[in-house]
Amino acid sequence: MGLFDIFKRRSKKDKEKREQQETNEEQENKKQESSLNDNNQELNNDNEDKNDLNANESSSGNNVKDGNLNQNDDSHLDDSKSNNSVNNDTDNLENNDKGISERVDNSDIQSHPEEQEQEQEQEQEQEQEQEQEQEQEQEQEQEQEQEQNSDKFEKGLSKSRSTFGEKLNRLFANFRSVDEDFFDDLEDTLIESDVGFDMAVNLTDQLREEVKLQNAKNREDVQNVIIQKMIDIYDQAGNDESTEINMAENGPTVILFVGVNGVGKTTTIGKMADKYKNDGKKVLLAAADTFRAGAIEQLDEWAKRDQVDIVKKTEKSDPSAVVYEAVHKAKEEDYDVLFVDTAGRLQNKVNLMNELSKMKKVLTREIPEAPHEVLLVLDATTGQNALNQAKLFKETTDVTGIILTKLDGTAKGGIVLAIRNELHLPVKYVGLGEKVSDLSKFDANDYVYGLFKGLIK
Ligand SMILES: Nc1nc2c(ncn2[C@@H]2O[C@H](COP(=O)(O)OP(=O)(O)OP(=O)(O)O)[C@@H](O)[C@H]2O)c(=O)[nH]1
Ligand SMILES: [Mg+2]
Repeated sequence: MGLFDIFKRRSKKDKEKREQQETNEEQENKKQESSLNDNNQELNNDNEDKNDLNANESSSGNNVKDGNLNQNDDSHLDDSKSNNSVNNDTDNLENNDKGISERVDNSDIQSHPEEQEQEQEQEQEQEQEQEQEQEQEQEQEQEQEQEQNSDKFEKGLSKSRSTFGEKLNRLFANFRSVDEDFFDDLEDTLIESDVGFDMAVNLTDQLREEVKLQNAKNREDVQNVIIQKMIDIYDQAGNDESTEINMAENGPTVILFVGVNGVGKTTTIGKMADKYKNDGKKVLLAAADTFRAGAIEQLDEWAKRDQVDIVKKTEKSDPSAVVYEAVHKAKEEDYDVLFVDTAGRLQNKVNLMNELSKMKKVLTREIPEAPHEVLLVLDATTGQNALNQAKLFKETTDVTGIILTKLDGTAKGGIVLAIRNELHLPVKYVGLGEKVSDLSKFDANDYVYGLFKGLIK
């Protein structure tokens, strides 16, 4: 089954889920209404009971008064007699009291036997409902946990999705017939969404063929053919890509972060270090950006926040010397992961690339498989510029994966398609904000599904 078919199924499921949720909410509202009515009914019953009780109490008051009266009447008689009479009266009084409480008890039981049965039934029903609700809550909690990651992902991507989707929607809304104008507009839409010029042209050519081949004429057919084709191309381009971080089998895993200044290298290290630390890993940071003022302090702040160790030297010292010291420490002291922060800018590009290869050599000399990952950090908001940077880095360094940051701040989700099709590098993580938790593992299918969600019919 193709990816498009899977997405179609998911789209249908999503719709069903939404509808189910709406029905659940309606049922819940109705339930609340009926329980409100039940409460009112109970309140009325309570009031009736109270009225009964008051009636009994007032009659008992009369009886007690009668008792006192008897006592007073007999007070002129002799002591023994009067004592007897008092005893009798006390007996009477006690009997009266007993009578009252019995009457009160009986009145309660006798006057509402059916209601009591009803109440019991209601209680049982409520218990059953509560049990069902608890089960549902548990299920929902489990689902929520699973969905939390993709929810966060989806929320972060809402800008990309709405705009990419909106653009395509607008295109289809203006659809009159499958002619050259339509394909020109499609090409523009794709370029605007940052899929890259070459890819936009290429894709449009393929779509032109495909639409002809499938003889799609009405709007829905054309829309489906286009989305299906885009998803297929995307799928094929990344068949052998793994989004997992390549971990060392033995000893420390070394991850080198590269990328131009300001893309989010240091921030991403801070976020990832926290994730690994929470997974129980022993984490070490290396402050190998000794060039930019304040860069060492910035990483140091993250180390403190994440409560992980750091190797740092003074500003302007040799970055490779920092890396050497860090990899030594990682080996000697059994660290699980070493994150190496590097400068985004040196005196010039050549210097930067030379420095990176020097660091790599130092690492490989100490641990032959290191660095296990060279992650290129790209700022999604810079669009095509990011792609050009990526090409440059790829030529000079063995980049193993991409971290795409600031996806929360861009409307140009097409960049992911471009990275996949032009660079053939897997996006491993995406940055969705500035907070430590704003980093998500990248799920390519979720991402593409997110982009086309709502458009797939
Ligand atoms: N909105 C948003 N901001 C981010 C994200 N990642 C990083 N930033 C912000 O981007 C700015 C630059 O981040 P840094 O981590 O300093 O970038 P860098 O690549 O280390 O930069 P240099 O050290 O100058 O090379 C900071 O203000 C970060 O808070 C993200 O995913 N979303
Ligand atoms: Mg930095």
